[in-house]
Amino acid sequence: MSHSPHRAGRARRIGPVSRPLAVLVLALLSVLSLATTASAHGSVIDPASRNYGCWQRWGSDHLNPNMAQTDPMCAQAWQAEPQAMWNWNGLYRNGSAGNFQAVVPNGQLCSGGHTEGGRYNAMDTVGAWKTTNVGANITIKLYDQASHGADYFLVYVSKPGVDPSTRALGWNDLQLVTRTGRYGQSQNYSIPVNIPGRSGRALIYTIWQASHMDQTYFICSDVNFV
Ligand SMILES: [Cu+2]
Repeated sequence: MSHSPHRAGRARRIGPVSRPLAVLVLALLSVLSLATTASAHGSVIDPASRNYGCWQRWGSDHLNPNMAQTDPMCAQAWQAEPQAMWNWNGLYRNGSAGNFQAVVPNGQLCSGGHTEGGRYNAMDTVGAWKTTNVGANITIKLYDQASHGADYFLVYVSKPGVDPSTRALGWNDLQLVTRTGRYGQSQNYSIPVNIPGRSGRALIYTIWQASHMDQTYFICSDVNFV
């Protein structure tokens, strides 16, 4: 008889024990689904960002020994961290609160201030990154796999006389070309910019403030004005 209350006592404990377990499982599942969602982001695909360009040109052939000769900046990037190319759409920072110059130091513009544990640091390497030929009227194309939308885009260009292939750039080397309004959720955004009177190599720096949260993308595109 004395076993019955004991068993009942144990039985009553199943509820309180299993409920936290269920909560834990649900929490893990939601973390997993968040992680899946968070892996889909975006980048500027034209004029190609540094890491998108290296993925586009070499993603199917990244062990090709010719890369060191024909595309040395991509070669050093692949050697430093292949994940920067496989995750070409993940160069972002969360929680910048709009203070981009505070969180992205001079010389680290192209890695978003060594974001993501340094995964993209090789994007800051100074050298002759492959360029995209552009004219004065450029349509910047950004692919947003996750359809985050945009609160705004900021587009900068390196000032005349600044050569991004010979030194790491700082904020003072950039001039703001445009600040856009909002863009609704889509996978493809076009940002028209006009940059007249330029020739030769330059860097276009695009900042994408996504709309789903305070998530900001810092994107270097090497161009050649023709
Ligand atoms: Cu994202």
